[in-house]
Amino acid sequence: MGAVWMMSNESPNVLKIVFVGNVGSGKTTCINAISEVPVVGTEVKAREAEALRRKPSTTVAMEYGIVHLNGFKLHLYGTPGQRRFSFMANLLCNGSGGMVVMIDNGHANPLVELDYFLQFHKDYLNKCPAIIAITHYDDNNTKTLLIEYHQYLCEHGFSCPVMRLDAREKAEVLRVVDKLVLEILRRKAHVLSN
Ligand SMILES: Nc1nc2c(ncn2[C@@H]2O[C@H](COP(=O)(O)OP(=O)(O)O)[C@@H](O)[C@H]2O)c(=O)[nH]1
Ligand SMILES: [Mg+2]
Repeated sequence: MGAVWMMSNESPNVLKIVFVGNVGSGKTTCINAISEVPVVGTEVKAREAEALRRKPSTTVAMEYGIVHLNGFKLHLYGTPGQRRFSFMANLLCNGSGGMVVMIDNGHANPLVELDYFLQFHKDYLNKCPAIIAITHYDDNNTKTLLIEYHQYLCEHGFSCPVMRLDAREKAEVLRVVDKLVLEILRRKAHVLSN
């Protein structure tokens, strides 16, 4: 089954939002920054070399949190960044209204990372709204500019907005999630009016 706008067994004011992206891009940090309930998490010692290079522990299954925004109760799901757990991201996308694709701009080749997530979630991204959130933009080794991500998306047939995000800043995370929720509602209104 493809993604749907609302979680089918709950009230219409409930949305599921999923966070995907590479190891260390800040998915876990994001959910912890905005969740109104203690985040349920599955962080363990990392095994993949790329993950270990970035940080000692990593998400292996999921994170879960809740936030209320714009009259909506949002269920927030964080996915593992390590490739061998990619199947979890697929499972967690099921029934979600929108996606935040997070890319660590300090990665050696962030556009390759972006491409991996675009291709992996291509079917989802064809149907549902997403925001590309670029983190670690403040780091000294930052080389890739926002406009380069934007150009890459356009050249590969994707039209998602690109935003800079510091996952540690609650207000910035809320701004990204708010934009995503408004896009979900805009598309839903469009579907209903046709
Ligand atoms: N400098 C900087 N650090 C960040 C930013 N976003 C997240 N972090 C840090 O990056 C580290 C990895 O974040 P984490 O949430 O574990 O990444 P995940 O693998 O995507 O879940 C944490 O220490 C965060 O505090 C950012 O925009 N700038
Ligand atoms: Mg994590």
